Amino acid sequence: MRVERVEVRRLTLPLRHPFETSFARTTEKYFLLLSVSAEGVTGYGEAVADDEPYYLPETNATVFHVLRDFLVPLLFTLDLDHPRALLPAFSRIRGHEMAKAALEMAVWDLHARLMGAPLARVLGGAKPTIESGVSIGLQPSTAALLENVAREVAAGYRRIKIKIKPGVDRAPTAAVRGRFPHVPLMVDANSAYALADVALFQDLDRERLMMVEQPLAWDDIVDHAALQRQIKTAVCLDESIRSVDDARRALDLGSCRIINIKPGRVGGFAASLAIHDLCRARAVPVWCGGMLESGIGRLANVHLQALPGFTLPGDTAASARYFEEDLVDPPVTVSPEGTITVPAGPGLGHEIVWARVEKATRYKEEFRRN
Ligand code: OSB
Ligand code: MG
Repeated sequence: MRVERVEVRRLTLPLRHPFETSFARTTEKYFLLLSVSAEGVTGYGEAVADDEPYYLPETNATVFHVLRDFLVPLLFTLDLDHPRALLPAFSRIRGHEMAKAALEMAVWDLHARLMGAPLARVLGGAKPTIESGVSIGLQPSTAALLENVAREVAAGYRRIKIKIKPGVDRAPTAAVRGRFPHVPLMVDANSAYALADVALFQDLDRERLMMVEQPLAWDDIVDHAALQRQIKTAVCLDESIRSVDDARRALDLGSCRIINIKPGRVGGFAASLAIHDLCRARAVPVWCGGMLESGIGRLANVHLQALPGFTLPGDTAASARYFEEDLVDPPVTVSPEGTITVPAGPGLGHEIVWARVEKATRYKEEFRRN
């Protein structure tokens, strides 16, 4: 396969509700959408970077730069037997996993469409449905948090995640646990704490959490290992895992007992499959995180979760929780039992609504093979 054309668009999509974490409050989603074409067919990929480097170092501007100046010119030199060949071909470019992922995932979608197969099948997944969890941002009050949790539990979500930050941790977690004694519950700190806060996490051991996600620094696996030794609750790493080697080192060190795989964070689908296989071989559960993606990135996450190692509910929630009008039709929906159907059509499997993409596009650039 020789990719002939790449288009990069910068989109703005308003969020229905602001989403607040320990690092930012997001009211509008700013992201890059990639189209890659070969043999008259086009595949799509969404980058998970934000405008600011608050979650991880990459931004929409660095993703655009690395695509335009390095990844796309490199792609135009390749004749690919399979999208698996891209991750090793990109290895000379250090870091920039979000940029690599957006392009790599678009090529996987293109490959699946050329095969006439759903992306899940091409990735090796066979589950017809996946289990959906929900991530609830920091709320203005504990009352508002409880109201949100109640709504999502009633909607059927199989697991509730709440965001915490210093000073907003013990009390909201205890309140949710008190009101919902049996709900599968976890917290995500997005790197807001230090090892000196170990007493907080020992206190949270009382709340019967499924896990605590990324409590310590984004680039650390040593302090996480020290923390994991001192608490009962499983540590799950998100920001700290950006490759299969990161995952192996973290597991060898005992830095976590669960891994959050976001294909857009780890360099794409091939890296996600490698992390999935490594964890499966070591009986470490994995689940798929989210980055408030539009339906395009969301469906990519849905397909990945058809793999057997995704034994815990992911952060892939319904389109309607995020956007008035998603970019795909039908939108992603969650059943009253908290499941999402893996699409059966070719590639991502839902139509892209081009009128909405055009309306959301602020800028675009096109690149062609010479
Ligand atoms: O840490 O998982 C995270 C959203 C933006 C950036 C980082 C994270 C999140 C979420 C929301 O938790 C996941 C989602 O609903 O897409
Ligand atoms: Mg997280």
